[in-house]
Amino acid sequence: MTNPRETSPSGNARPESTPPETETGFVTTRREGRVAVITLNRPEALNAITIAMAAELARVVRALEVDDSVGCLLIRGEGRHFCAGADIKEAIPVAFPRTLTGNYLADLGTLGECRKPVVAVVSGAALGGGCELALMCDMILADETARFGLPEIRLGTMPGAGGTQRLPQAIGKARAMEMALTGRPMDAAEAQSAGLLTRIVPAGRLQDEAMALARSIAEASLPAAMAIKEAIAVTPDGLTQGLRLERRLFHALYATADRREGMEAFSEKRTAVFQHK
Ligand code: DAK
Repeated sequence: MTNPRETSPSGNARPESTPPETETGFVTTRREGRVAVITLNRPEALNAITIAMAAELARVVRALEVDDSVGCLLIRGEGRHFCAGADIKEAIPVAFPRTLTGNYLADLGTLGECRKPVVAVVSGAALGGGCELALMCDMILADETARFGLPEIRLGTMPGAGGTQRLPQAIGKARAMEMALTGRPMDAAEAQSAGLLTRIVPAGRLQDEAMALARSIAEASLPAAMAIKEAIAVTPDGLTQGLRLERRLFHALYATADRREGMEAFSEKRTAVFQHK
């Protein structure tokens, strides 16, 4: 699960071996019987997701989905945090036209399309795209340190990987609106009472309990498990349209000065000053 890495001139760590061009080494997998464990492995940046990492995650998920020896996926973050969202520093220079031509960050949605059961194991921050990744999963197990939030508004932007669609489904419109419009995160207890979590597990036991849960699912009949997931996860007709609209609105915000100011302010560790344009 370890990846020898070096630091590039841009400050992003890269694998020092010679993996395929597009492989970052920031998404690792390991197998335990029929359970596949996916680890977001960039703890120095709280597992923030770069464009290349999103592509790698998508590739991994697609490969596991068609692997008959895998019955359940488990996704976790290396270190103290699940994932602090998309990499804000990488996003600063991204221009609006490129968001459209490159369908910017669309790969992050692949986990939400996986037809096999997926369990999220959350410690620490699950913010922005990290919260959205957890929302794409079928179950979320969290420890007491977990916090879930959609802070994009503070960056002058908005959720783009399903947060505006799946969070209201999970916890209701009123609470989701407050979270997305203020950026205020929920702690584990609030997330549990809001119905976001399968359960809270003491930190020292989280990985083992998640593995036990994933193993019990993976050992069941795969066709039955996939059929059950499909039936329970059936969503109102609007989800596909909603996800598309959200993504395009998210891309459109890359044309605003406020989005750039918000992201620059984060990277410069100061408060953003928005001009509302
Ligand atoms: N991006 C880049 N670097 C990050 C980062 C992020 N999201 N989060 C943390 N880091 C870096 C910090 O800059 C810091 O780096 P150095 O200063 O050491 O170089 C290092 O990780 C440690 O972070 P902190 O020093 O900030 O640690 P703290 O414990 O003080 O604070 C925190 C933890 C989680 C509260 C804080 O790091 C934080 O607020 N992070 C940003 C959270 C956030 O705003 N996330 C939303 C990002 S926007 C889409 C798909 C996805 C998305 C959009 C569209 N499509 C499908 C279209 C997603 C968008 C987002 O997620």
